[in-house]
Amino acid sequence: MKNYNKIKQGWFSELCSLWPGISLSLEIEEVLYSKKSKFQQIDIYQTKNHGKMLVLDGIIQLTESDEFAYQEMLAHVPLFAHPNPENVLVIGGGDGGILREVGRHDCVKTIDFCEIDEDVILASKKFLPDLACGFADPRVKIHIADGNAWVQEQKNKYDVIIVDSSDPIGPGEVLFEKPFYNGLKKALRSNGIIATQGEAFFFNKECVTKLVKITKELFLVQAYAYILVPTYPGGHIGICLGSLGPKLTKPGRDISEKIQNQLKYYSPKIHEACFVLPYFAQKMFEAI
Ligand code: SPD
Repeated sequence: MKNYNKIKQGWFSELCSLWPGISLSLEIEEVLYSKKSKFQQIDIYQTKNHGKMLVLDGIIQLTESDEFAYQEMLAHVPLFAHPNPENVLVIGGGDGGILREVGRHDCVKTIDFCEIDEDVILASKKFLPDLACGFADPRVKIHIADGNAWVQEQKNKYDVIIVDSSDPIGPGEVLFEKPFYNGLKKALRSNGIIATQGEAFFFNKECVTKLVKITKELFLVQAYAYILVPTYPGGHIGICLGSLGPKLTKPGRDISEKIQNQLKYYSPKIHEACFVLPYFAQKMFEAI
């Protein structure tokens, strides 16, 4: 089944072969932006109750009402697990939300950002300024390139790598394969940590088990966490993590009051709690 998104009677429905037979619908007030870029269809909608919404190839990437949950957790879980992250690489996430979160860490000295589709960045700068503010950080260096090809060129460089990919369909597909994860591992400094968009254990069991298998094979320390995101399929999404040293399931350093006061989802308590999985998922991963 092909991805498609149609607005019917003012409602957008997210239909995708990755979660067959079920779909989330949001009431739309206005189409703010719509463009077929070199890589994908980019749409930004004004929803009635959930702020603006970014959709790529018919799949919801974020809504302003709950984006903080995903961006905070995908960024702060690996960054706080690391004792002193200085050099960070972010792959994907042209909206800038992950960069906004990484930028909250004063210990971070450089932030390389690799995104395949410059049009997503341009659209976010225009319509999603609360996320695209991440690009204003002077530590951010933008590389418009294919994330897989780019990472294979990087060696022993990063303390933390965060992969904010779309789903394994379209341009994001290659980011769910072992050669990409091999590249991520080689790009890490000793003690480095990777955190990747880990799909959903209710709807994407096959993909999730594949990611866990890959990271278990490549990393001595491996873990899988989940985040509650009401506008993602099944209301949740995972983070797949691998580490060359630091423990992942507890913060490796304290959070300052200054950062904690800026956040809505991440806390040291939820850092530990997000690794406690439903029993079926725990068993599924233990069997790998
Ligand atoms: N099923 C949707 C997964 C989207 C993950 N990426 C979101 C980008 C937000 N920065």
